[in-house]
Amino acid sequence: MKINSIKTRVILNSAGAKTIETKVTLSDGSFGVASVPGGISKGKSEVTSIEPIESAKRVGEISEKLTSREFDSQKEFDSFLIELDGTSDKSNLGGNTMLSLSVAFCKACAKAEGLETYQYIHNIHNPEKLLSEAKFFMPRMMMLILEGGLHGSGGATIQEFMAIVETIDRGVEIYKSVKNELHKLGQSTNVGAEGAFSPDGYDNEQILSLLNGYLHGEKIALDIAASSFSEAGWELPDYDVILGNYPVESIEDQYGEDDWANWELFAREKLSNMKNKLMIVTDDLTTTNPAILEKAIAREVGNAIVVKPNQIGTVSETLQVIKMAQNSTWKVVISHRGTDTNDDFIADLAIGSGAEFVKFGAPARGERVAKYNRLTEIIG
Ligand code: 2PG
Ligand code: MG
Repeated sequence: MKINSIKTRVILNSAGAKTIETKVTLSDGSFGVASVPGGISKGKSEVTSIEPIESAKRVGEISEKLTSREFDSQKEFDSFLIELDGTSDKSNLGGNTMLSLSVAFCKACAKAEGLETYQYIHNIHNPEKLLSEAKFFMPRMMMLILEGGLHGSGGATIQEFMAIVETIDRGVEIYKSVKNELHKLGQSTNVGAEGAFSPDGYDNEQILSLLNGYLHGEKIALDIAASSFSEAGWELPDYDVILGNYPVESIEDQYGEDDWANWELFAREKLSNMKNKLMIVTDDLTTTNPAILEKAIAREVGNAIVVKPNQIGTVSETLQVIKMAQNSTWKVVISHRGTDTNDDFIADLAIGSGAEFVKFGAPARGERVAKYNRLTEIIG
């Protein structure tokens, strides 16, 4: 593939802050456009993002290097970016700059081959399996219904209260029921960063019982986002109480990112007690980083990983992490970010790579809905 032109511009994200959008056009005219999300509760080991305006400048500076040669694969393109950057935290070009280039290139190449992005991703991820024989499925959705912590405005300290649903319609039903209930109670139904409700004065347990009241056998997924607790001066929830009283299938970041010892203890205890039924999901702990995931698998601190392309900065490294998880029987949860854009690439990533779960926020706010709508566009 030969790149004809690259253009990066500054745009707004869902929080009214600035981010970047990059358009990569290949010599045959095929093009891809990608924009980059951002975290509110970020892991310390995420790659470094640089200021959007700097990002646009960097792209200008390296654009000749990118347009003056051929790239035979996504891997080759991403490796070239990594080499140009030359740092371990991608602070030179910026992880955000690199991701926008990498995803835009991926989308452009898919078009050049007459494929949908998820099909192109399948071909990179599972080259041994013919596309014509591939089976694509709808991931189970961890749909956000209520939010707290740094994402919310009410009293709950847990960041995300999600219902695990098989269909978008069912998630919407739960979301609307909770909304009606809050409305009846005279509570605000304004939404938080990711489109979910954040009722005033409700603590974690009150929110859990509100949500639980509207489930018909569905299970709950929680993102504790414990790394943000110490700075905020909050105490960690009592997990025995929560897991004992509510149908929690999945718990994410239940300890801080430096607290490996507690992660190990928790996993050892819960995975043997609950006969492997609990999903223990790493996010801030692993930050979509292959080296950290390797350590997490070896130390058996969980059995599932949140995958966020902007935590690592290229499509190839993101796929490498997904493959490592899949080879080790860890489950994969493809995730949006606290501040996001209307880019729906992660829906293609989830389906193309065969991820079991997605976490795209509430079925409200355009930047969240764009991803759900892309799932149904692909799967129907
Ligand atoms: C998370 C994400 C997405 P943030 O913690 O899983 O919900 O939040 O982007 O703020 O890290
Ligand atoms: Mg998280």
